[in-house]
Amino acid sequence: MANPLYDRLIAPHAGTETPFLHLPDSRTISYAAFAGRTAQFAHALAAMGLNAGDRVAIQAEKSPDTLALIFACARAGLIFLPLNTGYTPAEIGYFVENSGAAAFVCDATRADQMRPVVEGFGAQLATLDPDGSGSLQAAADGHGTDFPPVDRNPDDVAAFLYTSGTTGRSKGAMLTHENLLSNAETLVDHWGFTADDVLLHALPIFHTHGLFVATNVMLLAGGSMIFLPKFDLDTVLRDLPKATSMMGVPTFYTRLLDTPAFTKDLAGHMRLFISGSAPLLADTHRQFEARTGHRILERYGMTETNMNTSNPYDGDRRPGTVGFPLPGVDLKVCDPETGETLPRGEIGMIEVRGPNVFKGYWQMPEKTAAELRADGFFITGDLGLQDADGYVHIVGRGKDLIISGGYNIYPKELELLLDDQPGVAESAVIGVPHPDFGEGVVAVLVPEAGASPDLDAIRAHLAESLAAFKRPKRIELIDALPRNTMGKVQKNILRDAYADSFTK
Ligand code: MLC
Ligand code: AMP
Repeated sequence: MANPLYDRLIAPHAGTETPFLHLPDSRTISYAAFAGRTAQFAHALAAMGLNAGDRVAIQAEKSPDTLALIFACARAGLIFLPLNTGYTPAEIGYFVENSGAAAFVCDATRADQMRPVVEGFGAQLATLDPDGSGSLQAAADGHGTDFPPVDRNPDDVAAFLYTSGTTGRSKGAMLTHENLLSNAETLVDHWGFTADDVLLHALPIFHTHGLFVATNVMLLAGGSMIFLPKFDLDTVLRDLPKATSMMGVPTFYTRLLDTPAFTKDLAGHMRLFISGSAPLLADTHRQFEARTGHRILERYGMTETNMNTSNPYDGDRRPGTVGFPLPGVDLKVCDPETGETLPRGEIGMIEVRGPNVFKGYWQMPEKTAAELRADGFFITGDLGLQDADGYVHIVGRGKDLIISGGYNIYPKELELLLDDQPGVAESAVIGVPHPDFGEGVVAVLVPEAGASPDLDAIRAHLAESLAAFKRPKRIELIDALPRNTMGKVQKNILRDAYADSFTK
């Protein structure tokens, strides 16, 4: 009998009182207590009538119980779908319907607005709250702290992570036990994580970075995490002296550099700072080194593939590059049109293959076939090159995607909503430089002839439909969108025109 994620991440420390999570209120949760909680939740999920392979959608605030629930799903052979806590009922409805989730778990404060949506798609609703008062927690409290893990093969799906596409429809990327475990094993080894490490964890746990990179790595290494609800600068500065390592998106690092309170003294003892999910400016890398003496280790990954490349732990961490392909990962740079491998040094489409690469998109065989080649190479949508020394550089994106503070925003999703607004003939959504988020969203609207669109009403409509991080930070009106001779909107011209939107 085997359950790869349980066997490797939970079982080895299940009997130990070693600390796993350090919480802001000074409480510590041991490995044994965490493992016991995953058993209690696994019982509670089984009591709801859920069976192996069923999907459980989770939109709950970051807390030790939310993390335990995620691992309870793995233990019980269920597939978990972690969802951004900012998603609106309209967004959640899509994920629940598309995944066919049998259960939806959210905070009690959201239960009333979510219930009609999710129950309409046949999912049971249960609540989970940071203070322990949720219905699922009450059910779990009554159960024992042992639960026989449900048998799973390495190739069985453990998680769906939804990622949008250029058509604006989100796709459920199916990640198997093997995908997640193999990547965590590689990263522990590559980055030198051990049981002595204390990771400052300020990322959300509904994405690859905070969940699979940070948490799985620490579980495998047997280290502990300072588990913060979010990135709050003062708390991070307070807790940094107790940490050995931190993982963050570039915004974490620019925010730290923006405060004089972030000094060499505060960071000097640290073993490792890692950045990813969005490009880290070479300038940020250099400023960070000048301030702290540390060279941030930048790596590159994505939802469908986990981590693909990393700068070396021992060796030259080069600013503006994402390092070398990780052990076990094949990476090639191809002609985007023909798929032919290009000579070293030329810019093309990055493709990757390895045990880290997902199984496909849930119930979307044609989208899977379009991005995942029969020989196992995944077409990332990222444009880059591998230099003479083997370092990979990401130079752009072949996909219409904005990355803001590490969150992905797909322009098409916004454009479809904006085009439908009264008085709007058409729209284009772009990302332009933003001092805090890296890229900020600007919506450019073309009014219908003689119309003056009501921008407040449009903002109100977007607020109902979209999570706050996706909403445009600026809306601009323009007479006509620039188009090329084929009729395609030239977003590069718009990006140039609005380049200073947030920087001046
Ligand atoms: C918050 N807001 C954002 C935003 N985060 N807007 C754009 N982009 C973001 N990332 C909105 C808020 O809703 C709010 O809007 C306003 O901006 C101000 O919020 P804030 O208080 O300044 O934001 P904060 O809570 O501090 O969050 C910023 C952040 C957070 C950078 C700390 O976004 C974050 O933790 N990002 C990490 C994302 C992540 O984990 N990505 C990994 C993906 S995995 P309003 O309207 O309410 O005022 C992946 C694979 C890989 O990519 O390789 O790792
Ligand atoms: P996601 O689908 O949320 O996992 O986002 C993945 C995308 O983030 C990748 O396809 C890249 O475009 C981008 N990304 C991740 N890490 C880096 C990095 N270090 N540098 C540049 N882009 C990155």
